[in-house]
Amino acid sequence: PAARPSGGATTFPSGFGWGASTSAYQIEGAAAEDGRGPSVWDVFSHEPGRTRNGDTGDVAADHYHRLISDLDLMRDLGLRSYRFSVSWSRVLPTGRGEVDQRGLDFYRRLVDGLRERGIAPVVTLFHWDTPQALQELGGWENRDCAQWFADYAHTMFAALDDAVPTWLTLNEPKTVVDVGYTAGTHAPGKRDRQLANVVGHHLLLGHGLAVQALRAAGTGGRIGAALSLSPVYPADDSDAARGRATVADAEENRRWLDPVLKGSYPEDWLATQPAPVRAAMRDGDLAVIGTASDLLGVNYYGPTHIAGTGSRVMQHPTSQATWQEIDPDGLFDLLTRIKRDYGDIPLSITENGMPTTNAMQDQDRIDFLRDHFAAAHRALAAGVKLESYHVWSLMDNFEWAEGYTQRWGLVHVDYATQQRTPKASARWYQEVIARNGL
Ligand code: GBH
Repeated sequence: PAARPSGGATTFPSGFGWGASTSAYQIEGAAAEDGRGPSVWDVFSHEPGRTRNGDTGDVAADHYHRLISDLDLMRDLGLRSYRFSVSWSRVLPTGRGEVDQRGLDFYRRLVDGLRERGIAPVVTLFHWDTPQALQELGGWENRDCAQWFADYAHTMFAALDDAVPTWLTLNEPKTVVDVGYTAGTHAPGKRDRQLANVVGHHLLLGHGLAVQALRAAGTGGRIGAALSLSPVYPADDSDAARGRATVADAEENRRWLDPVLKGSYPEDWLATQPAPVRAAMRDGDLAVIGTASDLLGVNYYGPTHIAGTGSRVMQHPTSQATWQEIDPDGLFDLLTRIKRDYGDIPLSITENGMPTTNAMQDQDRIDFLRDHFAAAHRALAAGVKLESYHVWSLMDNFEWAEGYTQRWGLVHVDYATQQRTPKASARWYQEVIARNGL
């Protein structure tokens, strides 16, 4: 059981999992090496006009070729936990069928290298890079994709077995639904709200089948989903704003948390779904989706304020990412709300961070992290079972449609030379980890 913090006012529980987070397409590069098949993001980023400056993840931070020095960098920072994702099409070039052993070997070297350095691996199976060969069969629009995903998950469980203590199924299914299939500004670039919600259901089904696959594999390890969550507040105390905030809370939070943790969709949200979306939800699906997880990953970037018109208003300063309201108290509210409404499932902050523009002297990132760590500490003191905290991101990387124009890393990457330089925030974080608190 996680101990409550003791000692100094901001000392964290002993063994707290101070970490950092990345994802495969955003850092690996080596997009066409060692048999890797293309993913939807390879195709999308190469289409004209999809990303800033036409940036792609072809090279990214070249992590695939810099594995050992990146592992040493993590050890030097003192990380206790590292969350990364597996490129599905590196392991299974066409998404299913034949495994490419070279892909599996890369992740085996990564996991072993972490363990040799005393860093716990946290492995995300899907961080948005659906194999293109599966997309040509409809990808997540096709219900079969849930089973293809579970089969791929099984391949990973069998290959890495007891070397991985913590697995995460999906990263932010909400973003695939909202950005990949509604706004259309992420891969695969579709704009169809109804289809988006069918995709959302299939993603959740894939999550549940993957949880079941881990239990069936009998390899041990814990598993859960990583959800993008945002506490929603009415922008004023009018009845209209309160009503709209409840609707937005269903979209932002409950329509993901309820199926995963309670095995049901919220009634108010379900009532808004048209018949074709409901038809995609078959008898028995929610029992699969609600298969007990061992933990929940929380990606927290900021709160959401909703006006009586239903539109979003920003009530705190934003970062260079104009969608991001900076409010550490929102993290406390979110964590304590999860405990109140969903019980004491162990929680991991799987992502939290901000982009900065002042390359090395990123005092704004230090301030941001200090205030969010303090909020997490208050949540621990309130009894929340928070086990670990992964800063997004370990290093600057390919920020999806924003290309390389937003730098989210603790470590600076000079893309011309691929040189890594720890920013002031990395040095500061190293001290936080060393003293296990602020
Ligand atoms: C996370 O998403 C991702 O998991 C990670 O890969 C990413 O690098 C990181 O955050 C930083 O962005 O541009 O107005 O259409 C965070 C949730 C959902 C926030 C999509 C931005 C797009 C808003 N993101 N959203 S907009």
